[in-house]
Amino acid sequence: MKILPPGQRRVDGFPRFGTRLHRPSPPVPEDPVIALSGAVRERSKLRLADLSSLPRHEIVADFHCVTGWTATDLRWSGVRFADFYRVFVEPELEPGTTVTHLVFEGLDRVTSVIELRDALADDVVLADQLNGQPLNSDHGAPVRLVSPKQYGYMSTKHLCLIEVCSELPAHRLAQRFLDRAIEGHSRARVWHEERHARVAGRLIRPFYRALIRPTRYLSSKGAQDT
Ligand SMILES: Nc1nc2c(c(=O)[nH]1)N[C@H]1C(S)=C(S)[C@@H](COP(=O)(O)O)O[C@H]1N2
Ligand SMILES: [Mo]
Repeated sequence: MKILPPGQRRVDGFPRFGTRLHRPSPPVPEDPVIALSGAVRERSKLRLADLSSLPRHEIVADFHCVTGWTATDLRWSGVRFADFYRVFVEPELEPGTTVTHLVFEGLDRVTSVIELRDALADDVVLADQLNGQPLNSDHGAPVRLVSPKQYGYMSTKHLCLIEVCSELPAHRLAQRFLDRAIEGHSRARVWHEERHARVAGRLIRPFYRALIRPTRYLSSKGAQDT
């Protein structure tokens, strides 16, 4: 039997999960784009259709939510994020910029902040297909980030904007008290159990686990495709 990372338990299937769940997922624009902002020469928009110039890449990976569920053996396909970054982001950087972090934002305005070294890992993909089917709206249509070595909150669904940062983007981190209480870890590596910014992963497990049932209930209310 497969050994899962510490504190994770297998779930059947792949639940729709996240933080804007009682609402349906955002509609997919007719000609979807990924906007680039931050330390770039000028703000620009990349059409998703332009990603087809990159080599296709497929990974099979488990998906680990910080609350403790793991969906196993998901087959994602799309393009490697590192390829995307070299071809579409690096040429747009302001000269002399050292990039440290990237902010990923979804059409539902949910964001994640990822260190560049984690985003460029070999298994990080911009996925537009899951298990051989076009990504549905529950799982992040039209395109999502998938970073399998990090907790799910890093894998932004409905990706529509990438902000390039040369320092920690403090303005993008959790501000409200409630959000700070469940503030994610800056690296969020599942095998290191980096669940939370300040509380040890092992200690916070039961608190997070208690969120699974209510979140899944809410999530089924906003679900469209499952
Ligand atoms: N845009 C967006 N991305 C998101 C979320 C979200 O609410 N909105 N939730 C995150 C969390 S906490 C998890 S566990 C996964 C869930 O992905 P799934 O709904 O495909 O299972 O998406 C992540 N990415
Ligand atoms: Mo999650």
